[in-house]
Amino acid sequence: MSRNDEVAALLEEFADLLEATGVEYKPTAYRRAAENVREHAPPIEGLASEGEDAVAEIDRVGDAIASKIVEYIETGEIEELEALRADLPVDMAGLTAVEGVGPKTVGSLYEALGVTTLDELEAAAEAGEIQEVSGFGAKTEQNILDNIPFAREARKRTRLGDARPVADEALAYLGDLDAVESVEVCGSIRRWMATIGDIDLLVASEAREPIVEAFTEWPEADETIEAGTGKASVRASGTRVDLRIVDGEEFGAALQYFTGSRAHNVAVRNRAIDRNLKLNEYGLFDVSDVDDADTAADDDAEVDSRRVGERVAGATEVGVYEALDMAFVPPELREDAGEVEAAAADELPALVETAELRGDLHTHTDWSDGGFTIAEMIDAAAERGYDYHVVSDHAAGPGIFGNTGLDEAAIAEQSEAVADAVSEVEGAALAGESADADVAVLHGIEANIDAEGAITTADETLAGLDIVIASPHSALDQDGEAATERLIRAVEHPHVDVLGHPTGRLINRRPGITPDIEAVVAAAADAGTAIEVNANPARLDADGDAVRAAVDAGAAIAVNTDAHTPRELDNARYGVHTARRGWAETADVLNARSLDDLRIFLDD
Ligand code: DGT
Ligand code: CA
Ligand code: CA
Ligand code: ZN
Repeated sequence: MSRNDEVAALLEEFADLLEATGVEYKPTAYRRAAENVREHAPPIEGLASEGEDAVAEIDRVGDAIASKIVEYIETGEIEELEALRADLPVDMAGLTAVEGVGPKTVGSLYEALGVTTLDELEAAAEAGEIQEVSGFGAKTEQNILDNIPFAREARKRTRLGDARPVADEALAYLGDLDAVESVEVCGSIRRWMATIGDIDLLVASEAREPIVEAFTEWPEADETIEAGTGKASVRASGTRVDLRIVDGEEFGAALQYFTGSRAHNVAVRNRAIDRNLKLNEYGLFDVSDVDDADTAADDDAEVDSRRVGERVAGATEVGVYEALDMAFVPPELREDAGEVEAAAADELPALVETAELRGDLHTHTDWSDGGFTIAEMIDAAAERGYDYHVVSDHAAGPGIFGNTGLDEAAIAEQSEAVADAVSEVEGAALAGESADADVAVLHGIEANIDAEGAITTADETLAGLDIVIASPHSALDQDGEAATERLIRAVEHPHVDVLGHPTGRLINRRPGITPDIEAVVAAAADAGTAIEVNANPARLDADGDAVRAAVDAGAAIAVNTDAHTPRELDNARYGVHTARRGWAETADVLNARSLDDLRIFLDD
């Protein structure tokens, strides 16, 4: 974690605690500041050493917040934050994991009932104490009670977007050690599952102890869970990180084994058995000449029985698959869902890659709930080398908070602002002040699909836009049948180009709607509407299974970040890997197409 991220997290905690104590406006200021500190490229500790004024140069960081940041960098704590923590000793993350429970609720329930943990919250709700608190009722209490099991279950697994950066830091740290020959992630994180139980790492090296030692001394490790020979586990950012160290000649076999999934491994191992081969984490062995006596005679039979026979492969994963007469199976496909047969027939899909995306079709600005201007977001897209960029703020409508969303007049006004921003960015590029502005900007909207499937922005406004994304933001607890009808009606709407985050799920927070996905994607394919894979790691919606259904039905896929800040454009990789879990090829992905082809799709 960079110090910018660290400071941003502190400011966010500050905001939550302020909100919990009933302070108004200030929490929003702290959150905006946190967002900008996180986005700010120069290291915060450098600015802090120059003093408060330098820190206050960061957008939306005022003098008061700047002085707290300097205090933190200089002393390691912020006195006021420590006082807030002492006044409100609650498990904020645990409690706010319950849908419908925000910092304010946490503050009220602590004040009234002394609730500090999820267990205490549940006990208070079961005892009927919450409905007695002013501002709460029986319905709220029941809601809390209903949502606790989901929150508790959810907290056992880490979201991919939280775990992957930790894994990347571990990879970089281990990769820098002299004794390390190769290092890779394996397990569910290598398969890019939406949530992961733990992070698995594999190192090839002759030197076991020094690597275990260095791993337990990794600065990001908060605690050592266990340290053995050739194996160790630590906890970092709340997630368990397992490390295994193997010899170079066994690295590929171990990587294959520990990447899983278990079901994929069973299918691959059976293929080995059919060929008189034996596959395990030590290698692929030809056992056609081996009889039981060979193993029994060995002194160290327990380990070596696993290495019996002639080694056929094992140093590389590609070598293992090759020796089994099959193509290398990309980790995202290893779920025993037809990939073993496809690899054997050399019919694996040519999966889309992150570098092939040419633009983002769903982003926000400070016109709705984004934190940055239209020009800043265009600039960020240009910096990434994108060919096109879509500005798609929230339309006003059901599920969109207060006046965050744009009505028809504001959309018309924004069309002009987009044109102005394009000239502004072009001017800056000509003056050499910003990235190449060779990015086509399209003006769109994220419209709302109401509970019945109607789009709540006027048709003539939609007709004037380059692209319309329609998303469900309300009635996310309706039954599956109603959800199916709702989404089918939305994808069939003549002006809708993309179905945004189809279920509205928030990973580890709320399940979202449960439509009949096959029926929805079939309707989308017929109507020429793309299915979004929302790459925000809190969403990853559509998920891999839904993408696969969409690809099979012939619907286009749009991998969008839904970015509210420039840095969130980097979330694209989570969407791409989710699309890959759904077997999406480059040709299936709308925003991997050229601008001309994109326009043809949108005009149809
Ligand atoms: P997770 O961590 O729950 O998200 O899921 P994975 O898939 O990362 O599972 P994990 O961490 O328990 O083990 C990593 C991989 O190692 C797993 O996908 C397959 C392999 N593996 C581990 N233990 C066994 C086992 O007892 N049998 C088999 N066949 N494979 C195993
Ligand atoms: Ca794992
Ligand atoms: Ca593990
Ligand atoms: Zn949305």
